Amino acid sequence: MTRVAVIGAGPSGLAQLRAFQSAARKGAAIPEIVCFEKQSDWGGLWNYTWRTGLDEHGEPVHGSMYRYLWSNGPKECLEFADYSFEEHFGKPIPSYPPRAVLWDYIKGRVEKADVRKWVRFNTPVRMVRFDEATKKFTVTAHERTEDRMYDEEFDYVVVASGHFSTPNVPYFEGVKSFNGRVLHAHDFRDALEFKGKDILIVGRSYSAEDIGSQCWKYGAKSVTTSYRSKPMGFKWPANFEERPLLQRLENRTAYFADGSSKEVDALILCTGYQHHFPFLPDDLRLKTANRLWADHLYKGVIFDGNPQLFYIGMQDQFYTFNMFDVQAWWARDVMMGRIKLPPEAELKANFDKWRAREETLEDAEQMIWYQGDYVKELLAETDYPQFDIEATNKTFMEWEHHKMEDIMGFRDHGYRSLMTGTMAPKHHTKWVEALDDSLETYLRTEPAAATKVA
Ligand code: FAD
Ligand code: NA7
Repeated sequence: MTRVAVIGAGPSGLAQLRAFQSAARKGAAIPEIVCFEKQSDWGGLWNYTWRTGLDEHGEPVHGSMYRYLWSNGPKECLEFADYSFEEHFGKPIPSYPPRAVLWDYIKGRVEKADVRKWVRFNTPVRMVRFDEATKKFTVTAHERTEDRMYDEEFDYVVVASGHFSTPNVPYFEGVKSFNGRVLHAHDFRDALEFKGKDILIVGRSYSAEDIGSQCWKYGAKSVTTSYRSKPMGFKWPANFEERPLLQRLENRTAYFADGSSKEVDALILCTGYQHHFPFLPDDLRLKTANRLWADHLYKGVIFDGNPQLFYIGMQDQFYTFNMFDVQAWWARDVMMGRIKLPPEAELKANFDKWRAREETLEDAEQMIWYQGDYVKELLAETDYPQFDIEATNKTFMEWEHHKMEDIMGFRDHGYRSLMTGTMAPKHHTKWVEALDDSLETYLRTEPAAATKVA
């Protein structure tokens, strides 16, 4: 029997499990699926951990998510086309759910699909090798509960291990003797740690924007962000400012490229992540920067060095859950022989076309249309439920517009579901005032009585 190994049970890996299960439910004979997950539960980054550094088994902690994280884009743009928020929660909910709510939603679909039996938890994959003669992969896995390593053979491997977990940590002069706390976004857990403090953030992307906003919301005395290329350009509150790149630190003073300086208590490096696959040998390992058109992936999914090896969710992301779904459905159809891969020259021409267009993209709007068009291309080739990509793009545009209008208030807006047509209700509490991010409080229709987090 054909065997498929899926590495990781985050949104991308779970998309792959659901893709196969959905084919089976429609009567198709599917391969045997084994999903290896190093954590003790599924949901990937959405499965919050308080741990930093190493986990209980001495493995690098995967989680980069933090307390009080609310979706940074509208939920309408990531909604599964085969499992709506309304189906899961039994009612319409507001547009920017906190982490626990999204985790619950992710889990609901795969619990309904009954695929937990395919997942081997507490089992990091240590190595994958490909035998050219037999055309089989050998996967070496480490079951941590019993501390047992074993090998198994597979016909296909799907890498869905995420790429926002291994930090990119640049060096800044003087950091060794800086007298405050230094951490990367990967290890950030609780904004309350920075209450009353002057914090410095390096970076200008999503982590910088959101960790800065959170620290501000939870009472940081001031937030200074420092950019390498260009400022984020939002209308920040009075004690929140953007400065050019950090040059050096001396005791507690940070010096910037424009000659200015500032005393700070903590340095949070929001400097991105590396695509890191220590379990893959040279001939199978994806090497790419975080970009919309990743290197080495035909159709954004198949590894150019081996057509039996797939990568899901490796792009930089505007689209998330439903893009992973479309990729997983497409990969499934290749593995099941429903999609016949064109000759390599054609795949390469397709790659070059997307890469050339990627290189012309100038702003977020163009990037959203680009990723939307990519999702559309794959969607047309599978039986994933069709959904309106143009309308999704337009919702992203509204989101961008709302952010430019009010960076601390954009999460108070609601959007129409592209899957059910229902308009999201307003949340009972403004985001800046909503300190309690629990699922119970979020799902209440009434404002909570004064909530305390500290
Ligand atoms: P992950 O969620 O990272 O899951 C990968 C899984 O693979 C993990 O469970 C991990 O334990 C497992 N794994 C890794 N290595 C191995 C191994 N060797 N063996 C076995 N298992 C392994 N997206 C949004 O849509 N909205 C948001 O608001 C949002 N906020 C974010 C905030 C932060 C701080 C970060 C870092 C990302 C955010 N994202 C957000 C993007 C996020 O990438 C996706 O939502 C999604 O989690 C990606 O899913 P994934 O399955 O590809 O990766
Ligand atoms: P991103 O989106 O990859 O952004 C990384 C940021 O780090 C970006 O602003 C980079 O600057 C900056 N960076 C990287 N290296 C340096 C150095 N050496 N000096 C200064 N600045 C640097 O990562 P994020 O963590 O923000 O977001 C990842 C995911 O988490 C995302 O999907 C969100 O949903 C949450 P640049 O812009 O290139 O000038």
